[in-house]
Amino acid sequence: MSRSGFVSVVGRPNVGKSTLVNALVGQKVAITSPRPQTTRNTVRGVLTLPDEDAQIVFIDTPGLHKPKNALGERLNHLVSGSLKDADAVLFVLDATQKIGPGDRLIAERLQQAGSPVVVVVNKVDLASKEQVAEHLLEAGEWDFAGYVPTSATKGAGLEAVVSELLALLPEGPFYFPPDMRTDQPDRLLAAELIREKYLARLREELPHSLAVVVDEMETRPNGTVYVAATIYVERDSQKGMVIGKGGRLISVVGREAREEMETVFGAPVYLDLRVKVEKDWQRRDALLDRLGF
Ligand SMILES: Nc1nc2c(ncn2[C@@H]2O[C@H](COP(=O)(O)OP(=O)(O)OP(=O)(O)O)[C@@H](O)[C@H]2O)c(=O)[nH]1
Ligand SMILES: [Mg+2]
Repeated sequence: MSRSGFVSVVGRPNVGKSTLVNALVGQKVAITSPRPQTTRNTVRGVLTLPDEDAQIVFIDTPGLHKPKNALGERLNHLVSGSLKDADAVLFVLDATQKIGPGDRLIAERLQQAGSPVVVVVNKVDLASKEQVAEHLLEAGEWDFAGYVPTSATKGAGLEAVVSELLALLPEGPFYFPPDMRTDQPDRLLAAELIREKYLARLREELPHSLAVVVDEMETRPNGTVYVAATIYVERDSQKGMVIGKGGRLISVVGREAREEMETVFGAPVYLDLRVKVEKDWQRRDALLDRLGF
């Protein structure tokens, strides 16, 4: 009998959850950025291990934080929901940051939830041996199923993570075809790639005010994938920032996003971007529905 299961990946914002899922799956399924609250929806990444006759479905989640608005509350709710269905949990800590009240709160919730937990101390490439040891010692008191130091960007510790998880997987059928890496629709991934390029280039609060929706995506007879997307901002003043002087920023971001889409989709892409103002979309429930949260 094969083994399979859902593994929820949780932790505070910016600890490297999405980077870790991409590295484990071996393909970019979730966008990443140096800014907290990059991930806004749960993204599934699938790792099939033919030699082990096993399949692990990772559920990348938004970082858990104190909610500031309706969007924040929805994100936290999303994470709690993903925990209910999890066969195991990867709890990610940042080795460069002291274990704080936020981490302890998550640990408590996980202890109550009852699924087996593997703690990952990530970003060890940036931390001293003492820092890593301190984390492992402190987190060890939670008495979870496993503890693994990793560097998601350098690919260190990934095999150890997988083998810890394999030991926890129940017997079960494969949920996805073995060659599938994500169940995320192409148009969602396309929207996320546009947002990622902006996250890398925008400063301060603006990134949180951005939402991207792909309005149209189709393969033309000549093989080109046509993508039309709208970038939503919250205020008139932000519109100019997103477009940039003389349209510079939107054209650079558009090119970067298009190039990565061409790699991901394996076809030439024509990308059409527009910008719209939706006042305070983060606080308005109806808009959150329409923007897909
Ligand atoms: N040096 C180093 N940087 C890392 C590592 N893992 C992630 N990062 C970086 O940390 C930042 C945050 O990574 P993400 O994967 O977006 O973090 P996240 O936990 O998914 O963040 P949210 O989605 O906002 O909750 C990015 O700039 C990553 O490149 C690591 O092992 N080493
Ligand atoms: Mg993320």
